[in-house]
Amino acid sequence: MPAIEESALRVAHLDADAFYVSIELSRHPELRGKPVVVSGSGPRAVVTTASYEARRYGVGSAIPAAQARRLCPQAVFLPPDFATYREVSGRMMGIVRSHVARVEVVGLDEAYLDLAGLLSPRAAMRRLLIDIRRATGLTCSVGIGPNKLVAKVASDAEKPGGFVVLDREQACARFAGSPPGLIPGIGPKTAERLSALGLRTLAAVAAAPEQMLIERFGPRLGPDLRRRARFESGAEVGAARKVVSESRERTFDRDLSDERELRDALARMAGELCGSLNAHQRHGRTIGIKVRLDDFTTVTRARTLPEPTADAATVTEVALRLLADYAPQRPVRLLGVRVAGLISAERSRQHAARCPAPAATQAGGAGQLALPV
Ligand code: TTP
Ligand code: MG
Repeated sequence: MPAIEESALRVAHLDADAFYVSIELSRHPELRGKPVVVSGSGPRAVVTTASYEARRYGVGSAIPAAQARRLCPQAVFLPPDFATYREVSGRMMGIVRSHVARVEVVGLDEAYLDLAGLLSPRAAMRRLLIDIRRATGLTCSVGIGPNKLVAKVASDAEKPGGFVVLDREQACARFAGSPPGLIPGIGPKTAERLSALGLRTLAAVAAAPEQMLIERFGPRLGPDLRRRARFESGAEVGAARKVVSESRERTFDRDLSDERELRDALARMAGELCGSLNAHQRHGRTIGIKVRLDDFTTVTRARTLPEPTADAATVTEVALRLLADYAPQRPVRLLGVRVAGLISAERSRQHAARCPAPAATQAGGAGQLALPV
């Protein structure tokens, strides 16, 4: 493989290995090397993380905990401790920021790092990994490349403990035979539509005639799919794209049909969510709900207000109205509420001072958006 110019290595993607489990192993070192699963305990609990030892038995994130117990009865099951996970995440990202000026945090255990200008990006990343490990006990996988797309896919390629450096052409060659869904931004539905057209690998999508993709997927998505399949990405590492939304959701132990029970549950979650937003001094304009029915149909509804808010009464009222408008026609399995478009409370006050809300502004101004709840 020809050496890649260091200056071509502009972006790194960092992702902690088995994040929740690794944190648990730091405080239960006697469990190292064993199959360990972090999951809730209700009848409908799902696995949040499985150690790599448990993954060998087919236990992975999002499968029901009951199924995980069947697949791997000898696994140790631990309840999640989100407060600690958030605290460790904060420490990990603090270390990242002390090494690299521009960081885009995209999840509790995941971030893009802008490496442009570093003399020796590989060495800088190795040093960062050592620091993270020393301070938190976490190991991470890293992908380094010319853009975010290559970096992200590369960081996933050799987990755990991966350190994969690729230029764009190498990424195209290495993942040529992989399914299109490997690429962030190509979801299962799009992958299915591509497959129906006979486009089952990234190489096939990359080589597909642009006109055909435009006809099938439209003038925006069509060319975008082809660009992504070629690992072309112009997206910059966002300087301060931190938390853009916060949500609470709950899978009920039994499906709920009673409107009153649903409204109570939603109001409780909205109150909790606003408590957290207020504690973090964050306000948002877009309020959304998520409803999953007993047949797993999942819908989201959202409404954008004229002013950012973290007011529990306002958020609850909008969420309840969205629920009433949707009026679920089947028993409800899961319910969630989200406030998005978050900005600091201070900026929110500046916004209010600049453009006072007209008395009769309609709350549903932006109509209903599909939100990635
Ligand atoms: P991931 O980075 O996707 O998973 P991971 O860190 O457990 O494992 P790896 O990166 O080595 O593949 O997610 C980070 C954390 O987010 C994970 O530890 C638990 C949580 N999570 C869920 O709660 N539910 C999920 O479905 C997924 C995928 C993750
Ligand atoms: Mg991870």
